[in-house]
Amino acid sequence: MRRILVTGGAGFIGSNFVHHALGASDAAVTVLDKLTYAASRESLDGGGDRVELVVGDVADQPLVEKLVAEHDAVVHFAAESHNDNSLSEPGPFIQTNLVGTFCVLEACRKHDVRLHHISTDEVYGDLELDDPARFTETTAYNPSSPYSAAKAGSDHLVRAWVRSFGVRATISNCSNNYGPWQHIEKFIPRQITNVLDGDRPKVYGSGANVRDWIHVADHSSAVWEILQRGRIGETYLIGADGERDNLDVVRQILTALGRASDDYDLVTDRAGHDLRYAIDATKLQTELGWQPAYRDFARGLAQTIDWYRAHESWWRPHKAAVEAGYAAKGQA
Ligand code: NAD
Ligand code: TDX
Repeated sequence: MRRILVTGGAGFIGSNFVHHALGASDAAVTVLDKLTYAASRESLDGGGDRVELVVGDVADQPLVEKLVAEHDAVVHFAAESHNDNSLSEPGPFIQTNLVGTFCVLEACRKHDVRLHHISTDEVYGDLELDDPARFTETTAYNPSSPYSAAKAGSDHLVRAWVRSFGVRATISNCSNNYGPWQHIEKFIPRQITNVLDGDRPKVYGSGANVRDWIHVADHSSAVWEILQRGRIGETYLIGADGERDNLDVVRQILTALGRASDDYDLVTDRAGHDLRYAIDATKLQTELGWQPAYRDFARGLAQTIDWYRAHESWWRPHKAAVEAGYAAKGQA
C-alpha cells in the first residue's frame, strides 16, 4: 500500500493513526477531513510532505470518488463521534456516519479499492455490571443512541457491500479511547481540564457506568495490523482489558493532580446512558497476534494529563464554550 486515504484524519484517533502509518511504512497519506469543530490541523503537524490534507466532506460523492481512485486503501474514521451531541442534534450523525459511509463504499466498489471501516463497541448496546459476558464479533447489534445507531447502520452497509458487490473491506469495533488530541467535550479530557482549571469534575448520574479504556496508540496499531493482514469481510473487536467505572477514572485524575478524590460533582445523567461496555479481543490477538503496548492505565492517564497541561493553548480557546453547552443541559 503506497497511498492511503484516511477520512477523518484530522480528528483524535484518525490523526494518531496517520502518524502511526507514517512510522510503520513509507506510504504517502492523504487526509480527507471536513475540519468540523472536532478536528485540528495541528494534530497532523510533523507529518512532513508525506501527508496531504484535503478539506472536504466524506458525503461529497464526486470528491470521494476522485480521491479513492488515486489510492490503494481507505481507512474510514470520519464521523460525528459524541453521544451527547447526537442527543441534541442527530441530523449530522445520519448525514456523515451513514451517507458518508455510503459514499466511501460506492467509491471503493467502483474503483476496487481496499477499505477498512472504523466502528465502535457501542453498536452492541450495553451490558449489566455483573454480566460475565463481554462483546465478541458475534454479539447481536443493539445500539442505544442516535450516534451508535448510525454507526451500527454504517457497519451494516459495509457488510452488505462486501457480500453483494465484493468490496474488499474489513471492520473494527473498538472500545473507549483516551490520549492526546481528544476533544475536551469527551469524558477524560473534560475532567482533566476542569481540574487543571481548579473546577470539579462532572460525573453523570451515579458514576457507576463502566467503559473499557484503551490508549489511542493501541487502537492505531491494531487498525494497522488489520489493514495489512486482516481477512477481507471479517470484523475484529479491539480492546485492551481496561474496564473501569467513571468514578474510578475521576478519582484517579483528581489524585494525580493533587486534589481530594471526592472533589467531584454528580450531574444530570445522559438520556439512555449505556451502563457498561466490555470487549473480548481474543480474535484479534490470536489471529493477528496483536497486543496492546499500554497495559497500565495509571501510566497512560498520567501521560495524558501531562499532555493536556502542556497543550493548554490548544484546548483553552474552546473550554468556555464547551462548558457553557454542558451548563445549558444541567451537566456543569
Ligand atoms: P473525532 O470527533 O475526534 O474526529 C472525527 C473527525 O472526522 C474530525 O476530524 C472531523 O472533522 C471529521 N469529520 C466529521 N464529519 C466529517 C465529514 N462529513 N466529512 C469529512 N470529515 C468529517 O472522533 P474520534 O474520537 O477520533 O473517532 C474517530 C472514529 O473512531 C469514528 O468513526 C468513531 O465512531 C470511532 N470510534 C471512536 C472511539 C472513541 O473512543 N473516541 C471508539 C471507537 C470508535
Ligand atoms: O462530562 C461527562 N461526564 C460523564 O460522566 C462526560 C462527557 C461523560 N461522562 C460519562 C458518559 C460515559 O459513561 O463518561 C463516559 C464516557 O463518556 P464519553 O467520553 O462521552 O464517551 P462514550 O459516550 O462512552 O463514547 C466514546 O466511546 C465510544 C466515544 O465518544 C465514541 O465516539 C466511541 O464510539
